[in-house]
Amino acid sequence: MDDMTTANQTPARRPRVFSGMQPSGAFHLGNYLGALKQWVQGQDEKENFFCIVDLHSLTVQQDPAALRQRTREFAAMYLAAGINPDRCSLFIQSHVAAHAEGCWLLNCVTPLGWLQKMTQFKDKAARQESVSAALLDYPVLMAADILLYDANEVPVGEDQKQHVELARNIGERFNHLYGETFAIPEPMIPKVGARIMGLDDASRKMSGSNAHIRGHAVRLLDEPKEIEYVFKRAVTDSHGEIRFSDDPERAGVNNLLGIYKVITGRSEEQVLADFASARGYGDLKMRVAEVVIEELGPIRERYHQLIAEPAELDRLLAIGAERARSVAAPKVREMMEKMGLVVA
Ligand code: ATP
Ligand code: LTN
Repeated sequence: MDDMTTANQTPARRPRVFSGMQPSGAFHLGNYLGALKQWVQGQDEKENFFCIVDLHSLTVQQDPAALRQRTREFAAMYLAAGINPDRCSLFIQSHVAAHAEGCWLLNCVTPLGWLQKMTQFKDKAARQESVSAALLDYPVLMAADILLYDANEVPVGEDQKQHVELARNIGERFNHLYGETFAIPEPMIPKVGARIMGLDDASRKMSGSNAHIRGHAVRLLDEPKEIEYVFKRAVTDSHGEIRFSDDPERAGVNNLLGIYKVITGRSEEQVLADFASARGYGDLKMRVAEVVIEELGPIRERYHQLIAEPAELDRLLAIGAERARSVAAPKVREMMEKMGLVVA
C-alpha cells in the first residue's frame, strides 16, 4: 500500500497534484522550465493528474484539424519529457465530462466581478476583436479542473498564480454555501524558471502565442541549429557584464543566466563561476544554447518515437481518462446533490 496510515487509522493520502496546459500555440522552453519540468520532478512522491486542457483552448478561435493534432502532440510531449503514465493520470480534459459539468455548477457561485478582474482576461480581451463568453469564464473551468480532484498542489508558472488564487476563492465560497466539499489548493510556483522571458524582447514572457515569431522562443522540437540561431540573436545589453540582476535593462542577460541555472540545477555562485572565464556575451549565449540542446535532444527523440505510435498514445490517454473520471464524476454528483438537483 502506497498511502501511510496514521495512528487513528485514517489513511493519509499522498498530496494530490493537478496541472494542465492548453494545446494551443507551440510548446516552448517557458512551458517546459516553468511547468512541465517541475511536474516530472515531483511525480514520484505525489498523486498526479496532468491534463491537456483542450476545452480551454476553445476560448479563442482554433482551426479544428490543427487543434485535434496538437492535442495529441502535447500528450506525446508530456510523456517524452518524462511524465510516467504509471505514476500519473495523463488525460484530455474533454474526455472527462465532469470538467464541463463542474464548471457550470461553479459558475453559479462565482460573482462576475471576480472574473472581470483577471489580468489574463483583460490582456487577451484587449487583443481580440470578438471576445467569447468562454474567455471570461476560462478561470472557472480551471477552478473546476483543480477542485474536482481535491488537488492540494497546482504547479504552474508565475502567470497562472492569480487563476489558482481564484480557484481557492471559489472553492472556499462553495464550501461556505454548501458545506465542506473541496480541498483548497496551493499554487506551486518554481523558485527558478517561473518566468522565462522572450529571447527577442526580455520585457515580455516567452509565450506560445508569439512562438511563430522567429527568435522569440525556443520550441521544444527545434533542431540544434535553430536553437543556436535563436540564442545567437538573443537580446542582451551594452554593459558587457555577466551577472544576475533585476534591473530591467539587464533582463536579457539575467534571462540567459536563469535558463542556464534551472537546466543545470546549479546555484547562482556556481553559475557565475562557470562564466568567470567567458569572453563576453557571445560565449554566454553559446554555452546556454549548448545546455538547452543537451536537455532537449533526448526529449525530441522520444517524442518522435511516441508520435509514431498513435495506438499506444490513445491507450495511455484512455487509461488516464478512466482514472480521472473515477475521481471527478463522484465529486460532481456530490456538488449536484448539495446544490439541490435531482440526481439520477
Ligand atoms: P499563451 O499563448 O497564452 O502565452 P503560454 O505560452 O503562456 O500561452 P500556457 O498554456 O498558458 O502557455 O501555459 C502552460 C504552463 O506554462 C503554465 O503553467 C504557465 O504558467 C507556464 N508558462 C507559460 N509561459 C511561461 C514562461 N514564459 N515562463 C515560465 N512558465 C511559463
Ligand atoms: N490556464 C492554465 C492551464 C490550465 C491549468 C488548469 C493549469 C487549465 N486548467 C488547472 C493548472 C491547473 C495555463 O497554463 N494557461
